[in-house]
Amino acid sequence: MPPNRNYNLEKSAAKPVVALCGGVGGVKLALGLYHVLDPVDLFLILNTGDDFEHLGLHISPDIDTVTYTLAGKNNPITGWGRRDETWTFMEVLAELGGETWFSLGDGDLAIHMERTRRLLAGESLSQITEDFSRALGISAHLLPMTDDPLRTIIETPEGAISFQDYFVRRQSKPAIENIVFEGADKAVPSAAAMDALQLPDLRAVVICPSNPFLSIDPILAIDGFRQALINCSAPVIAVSPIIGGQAGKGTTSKIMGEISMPSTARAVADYYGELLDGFVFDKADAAEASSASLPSQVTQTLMESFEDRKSLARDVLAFADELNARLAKTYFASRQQRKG
Ligand code: FO1
Repeated sequence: MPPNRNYNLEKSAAKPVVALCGGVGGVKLALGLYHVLDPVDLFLILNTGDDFEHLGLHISPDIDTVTYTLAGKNNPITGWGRRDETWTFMEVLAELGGETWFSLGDGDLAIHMERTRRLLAGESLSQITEDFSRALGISAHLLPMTDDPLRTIIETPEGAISFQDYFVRRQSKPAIENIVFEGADKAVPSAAAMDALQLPDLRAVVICPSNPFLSIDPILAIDGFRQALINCSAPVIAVSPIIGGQAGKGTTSKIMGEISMPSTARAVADYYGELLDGFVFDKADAAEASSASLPSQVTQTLMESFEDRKSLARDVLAFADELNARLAKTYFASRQQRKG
């Protein structure tokens, strides 16, 4: 199948921003960026390691969480699924003795059914995601990390468990011994995602405060992304998913304990290592920032309200502009030195 290059990159304004994003945690910042930028300037590279086949349907939870959130159709209580959802399908499924551990709302079902139909007809996940986001009035670019199958598998003392089994059915309870990205060795980055990272005048690449191990690592596991981040012309900035040693309602700090990593923001910055040009710490972790080995920004990263989301997005962009100015200064200084 030819690569999906339908994105009209020329149409976007002068200063594009790329963000790497998982689901419920990361989308809060993605929403902030969507509202403080010209939305056509925002390119979101989305994790598909959580995707799975369930009840005959192809489900892409992180893509759908981002789609519903940017479209203003998300369930504000759960963070996933649609607002004002009805559950007749699940009620009838329960009566029939079907599998009910994964809740599919009546409206939500439509996106899974239509995606599955189009995938079976041979269309790419990139094209389908682009069409759905346009249909829901989203002007940002939603880019699945790959069109190839890649599945996150959790290795536990009870054996290997597929991601949704671990996360939803088992409520993230089993201890994690290892995380495997099945198919990563054969998967290639989606063409649109790679194009986005090579856009001229890129302003920033933001790693959203998603779970580094479950939501960002699947993206980085695909050959090409890591190098594209290192080579890209813009500063790469990660926002800490850890605030004062805790990771919201997520599993980040649980996993950090299980892999014997201190549950600190600084440890996340070290984990991303050479990929980063800057790291955003929460105010609660200001002491860690002062000893960080890379440029850092300290601000409120807790996003309770819509205003918090936009405010953090503005702070991250201001930090990126500052880093861009510093990079330019270093570049011109070294050029002047060379010229003597
Ligand atoms: N998460 C849950 O905790 N329980 C569910 O029943 C559930 C259903 C669900 C349906 C559609 C969808 O797009 C997402 C759904 N999620 C559910 C969220 C999701 O599986 C996880 O939050 C992500 O995979 C982690 O980012």
